[in-house]
Amino acid sequence: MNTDALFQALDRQRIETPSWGYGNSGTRFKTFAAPGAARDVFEKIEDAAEVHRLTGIAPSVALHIPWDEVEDYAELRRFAESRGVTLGAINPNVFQDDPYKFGSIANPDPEVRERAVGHLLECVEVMRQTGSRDLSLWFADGTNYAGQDDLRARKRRVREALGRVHDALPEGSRMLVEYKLFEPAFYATDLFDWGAAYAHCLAIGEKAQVLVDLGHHAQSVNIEQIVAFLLDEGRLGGFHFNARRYADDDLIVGTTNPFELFSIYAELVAAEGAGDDLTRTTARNVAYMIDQSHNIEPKVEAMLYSVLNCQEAYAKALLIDRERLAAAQAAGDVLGAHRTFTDAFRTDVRPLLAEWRRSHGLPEDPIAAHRASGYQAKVVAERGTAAAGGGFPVKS
Ligand code: LRH
Ligand code: MN
Ligand code: MN
Repeated sequence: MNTDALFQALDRQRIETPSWGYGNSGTRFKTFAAPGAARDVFEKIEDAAEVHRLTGIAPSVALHIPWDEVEDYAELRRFAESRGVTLGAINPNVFQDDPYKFGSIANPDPEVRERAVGHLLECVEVMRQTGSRDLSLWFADGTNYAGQDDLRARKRRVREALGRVHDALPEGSRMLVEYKLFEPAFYATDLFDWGAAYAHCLAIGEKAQVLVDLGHHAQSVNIEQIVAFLLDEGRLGGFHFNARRYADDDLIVGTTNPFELFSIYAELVAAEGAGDDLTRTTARNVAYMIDQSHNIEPKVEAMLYSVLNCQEAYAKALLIDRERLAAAQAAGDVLGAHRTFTDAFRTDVRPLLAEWRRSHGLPEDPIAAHRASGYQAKVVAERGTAAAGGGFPVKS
C-alpha cells in the first residue's frame, strides 16, 4: 500500500471511548479516588473531547444509562457537539437494580422481565435524542448453580425480549448483542458466547449484530477467527476493546495483547477490501469501542494509550503485503505466509504515524503533548479528588 492510500485509510479510522473509562472505578475490593477524575457525564465528555483533540480519531463517546442519566439528552448532545465530539452507543443497564438479582430479561418473574424491557425501550428513545446509531446490550443474566433455573426457558425469554427491542429500533439503527463467558454469573450465563449471540441475532432480524468484547472469552480462544466468521456472515457489529491476562480485566488494549489486536485488525482490513458486498459493508460499519475500567491509571492518559494502540495495530495491519500473503497461502508456504503476516506486525509504525499526525496538525506524540499541556493539573484544580467510591459504579 502506498503512503497516500495508507494515510487515507488512517483518516477513516475511528475509536469510540466510553464515558465510564473517565470516572473513578474499581474492583469489588476497592475504588481508589483518582485526582481530577470526571465526576459527572459533562466532565466525562470533556475528557473524551481532550482525547479526540490530541488523537483526531476518537470523535464519539459511549454512554451508560443510568450512570450518565440526564433530564435532557438533546441538551447533552449539544454540549458534546460544542466540545467537538458526538454521543455514541447507548448502553442500557439492567444489572444494578435489586429486582435483577435473578436476572433481567431472562428472569423467571415476568414483572422483572417487563421492567428490563421497559428500560431497554426507554434507551431506544434516548438514542433518538442523542442521535446514536447503536444500542449496545450486555446482560449479567445467568445462574450460579446447576438446577437453579430452566436453561431452555431462559433462552426463550431472552429471545422474546431481544425481539421486542429489535422491532422498536428506528430505521438505520442497530442493536449490538454482547456476550460474556462468565461473571457475575458463575454457573451459566445466558448469553455465554458468540454463537449464542449470533443465533439470537439471526432469529430476531437484520438490525441485530454481535458485539465482541476482548475480555469475554475463555483463555486461548481465537478471537480473530470469531471476527472473521462474523464478518463473513455479515453479523459483526462492533468491539469492546481492552486487554486482559486472566478474565475480564479491562486493562488498556494492546498492552498484554498487541499481537491479538493486530491479528483482529488484519481480518478487518481484509474484509474492508473484500470482493463480496456483505462482508465489505459489514466491515465498514463496525463500531470500534473501548471498554475499560481504569482503576490505578490516570484516566485521560490511559484512554490516549488505548486509542493510540488501536491506531498502531491498524496501521500495521494496513502494511500487510496482501499479494505476497495470498501467493504464499496458495503455494502452501506455511512459514512464508506467516512471515509476510508478522513482517507487518514487526514494523515500527511510529514514525509513519507521527508523519500522519503532522499532516493533520495534530501533536506528533499525543501522550507527551498531554503531559505538557497542563490538562491534568487543570482538572485536578477544578474537580479535586472525589471521595473513594463516591457515587461511581463498581464495574462487574
Ligand atoms: C460487562 C461489560 C459490558 C458493560 C460494561 C460496563 O463486563 O463489558 O459491556 O456494559 O462492561
Ligand atoms: Mn463490554
Ligand atoms: Mn466486560
